[in-house]
Amino acid sequence: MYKKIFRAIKSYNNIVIARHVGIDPDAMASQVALRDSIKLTFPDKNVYAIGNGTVKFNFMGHLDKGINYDEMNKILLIVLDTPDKKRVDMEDVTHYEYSVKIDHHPFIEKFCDIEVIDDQKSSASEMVYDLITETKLVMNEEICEVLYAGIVADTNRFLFNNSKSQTFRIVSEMIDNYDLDITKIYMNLYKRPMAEIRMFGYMASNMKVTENGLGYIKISDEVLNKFGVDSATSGNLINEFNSIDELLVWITATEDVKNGVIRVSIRSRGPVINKVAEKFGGGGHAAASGVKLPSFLEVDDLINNLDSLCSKYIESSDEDENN
Ligand SMILES: [Mn+2]
Repeated sequence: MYKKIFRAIKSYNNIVIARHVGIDPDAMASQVALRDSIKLTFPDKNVYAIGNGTVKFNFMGHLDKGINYDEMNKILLIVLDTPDKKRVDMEDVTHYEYSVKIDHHPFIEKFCDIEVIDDQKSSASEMVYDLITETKLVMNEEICEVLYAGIVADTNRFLFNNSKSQTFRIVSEMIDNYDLDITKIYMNLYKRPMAEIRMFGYMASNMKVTENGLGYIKISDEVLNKFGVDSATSGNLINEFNSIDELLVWITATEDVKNGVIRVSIRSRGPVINKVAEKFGGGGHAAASGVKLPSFLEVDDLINNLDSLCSKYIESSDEDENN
């Protein structure tokens, strides 16, 4: 399959590389690395990495802006790290002739001419590494470093179960071949402003925990302003509560004044939460979901629902132990 993708790359002069909305390090790393590798291999091709970015990821390179698609005929579109068409960040792409998808999410739908999907891979970055090393595409130290960052981010520093032996084989190869400065990469990925840590301190101090192991914290716009962070930042901090003994399910409910909603993030270390999230008009995965609610009143309702979910979960695991 990778050989077939290489032939497609070779035969097109205009190549546009897209990925999912809501940029994250793996999406951007796989995209920028593939673009730079194609440009190194074929300097005369026009290759663009597109979509909305964030200054936070400038250390991985830049995205291409202001592309004039009208002047291009015969575009090859490559979509990375995205299982469904509606989540591809490519609003302004008006036309393309042929398309390729490379993704590590569970399959949702086919929307490209060639698709390589492997949900056993840690990251799109790992797959781009395979594509480059298994074909005549060129690798260099910068590209390798960016791909390493993508793998590290999607495995959460090799903490998640998607870190397979093949993942370790690849990163070992990367370090061997390019003498990567790992400390620098980690610093770029994980350094953050003091404001965020102070916000986390506030959340940890004020989180309420029920008897059933449900942790919850409501954050008003006033508090966000006091700490100088936005609602997305406080929402992301939910992942910091991952390995807290007392918590089975935990949620953050943050006021988002700009959009007039309460953004609720939910995480779980056992009970399946997405059914409850769906009941409230949200959705997500079994252990990580989200909902947008009109006010803190509905949040209380959600908290009650999740608390009884925890209670049922504890009861049923007690039964399991007795059997
Ligand atoms: Mn990914």
